[in-house]
Amino acid sequence: MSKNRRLVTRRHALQLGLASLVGVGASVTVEAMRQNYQAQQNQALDNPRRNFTVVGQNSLKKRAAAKGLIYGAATEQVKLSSDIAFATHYVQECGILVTENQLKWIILRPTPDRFDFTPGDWLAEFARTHGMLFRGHTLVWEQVLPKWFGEVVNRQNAEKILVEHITEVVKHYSGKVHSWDVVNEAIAVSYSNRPDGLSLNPWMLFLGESYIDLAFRTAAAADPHTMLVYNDRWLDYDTPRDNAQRIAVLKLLERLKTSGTPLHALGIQAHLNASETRFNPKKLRKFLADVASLGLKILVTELDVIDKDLPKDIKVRDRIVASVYEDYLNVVLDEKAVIAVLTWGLSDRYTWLATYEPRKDRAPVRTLPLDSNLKPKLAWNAMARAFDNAPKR
Ligand code: 9MR
Repeated sequence: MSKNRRLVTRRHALQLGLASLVGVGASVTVEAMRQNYQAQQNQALDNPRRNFTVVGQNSLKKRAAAKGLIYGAATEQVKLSSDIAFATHYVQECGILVTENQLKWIILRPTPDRFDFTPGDWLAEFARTHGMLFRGHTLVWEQVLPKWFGEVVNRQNAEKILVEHITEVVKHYSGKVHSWDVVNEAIAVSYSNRPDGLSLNPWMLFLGESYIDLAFRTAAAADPHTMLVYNDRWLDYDTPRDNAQRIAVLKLLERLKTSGTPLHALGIQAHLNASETRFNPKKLRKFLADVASLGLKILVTELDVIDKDLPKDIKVRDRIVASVYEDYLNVVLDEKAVIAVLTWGLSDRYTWLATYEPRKDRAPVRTLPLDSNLKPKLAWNAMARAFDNAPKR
């Protein structure tokens, strides 16, 4: 029997208050206990007395702006160009356009010697036409590299290729970009075997940890006025993984600041999970304060809420997801160094979670502020309330 399916005796289960799981002569598994605990937590979150009312009709971008904050969402060209209803809501709600995929290497670099800026330019122009800021994601990431990358890049040419890529891309959009995710997900405590948690990606293998400094210095030289961000995940919860990730990220930020690297902000992805109950506001506040004390701004860059283990009932599910948004943002927005909240998509019509974290019952996921019919959900209310309650920057 595997470790996590260890049997729990009837008496033990009763002691733990799991009476409902214990039939005559039955035993329960650790997994069943976890689910029961989860159900209790969900019930607590799904408090019918919890009030998600919102005052007024203002959009998220207006509510955020009233507090000196920026609200926006990641998206793609195909969504904005082929879905007018979506585009209309997008423009109405978002103050900044975040490129979900179109500035990644796999799209920008069809061959080693060619840059294809067409989709990125389309998005930049869309943002400009609609009076929105524009945000670039991402210059350095170990994932979604083009096929040729592995055949072409080696220890000898890695530095040249990295510098060339960042220079060309950042110069191309110079003056148009509010902020760049210069390096994304360099730290991976759960699969790195290094004490500093750095992921053994190709840049790390070929150039060592100085690839991070190099990336920031190159970006700053190509556009001295844009905001340069280090972006990472797993920073939200009081779990062994997230606790270790926060320590490792903080150490990296300290190291970069000490050596004078032009780094301006931390991006906290915040792909939250409604089934993760280990949320510890005190620890999160401390982390945010530590980052701020380095003179850095903070952006919540990829916010959404995984709902795959929640009850199917839409009313219940939406309340729990909304609670997660509100509880998280209430803590994060108390920190004045936080300048932006960006969701990873705006409507459930288009979310990576539909394919990456689908529900077992195949019910469509309900993770973003608008539902798949573009109607605001309680998650929208939760965000609106969090902005309304936030202190002014
Ligand atoms: O949402 C993005 C999805 O459409 C892409 O297929 C995937 C791979 O490029 O990347 C997703 O976005 C990721 C982001 O770039 C970095 N942080 C995690 C995001 C979700 O996987």
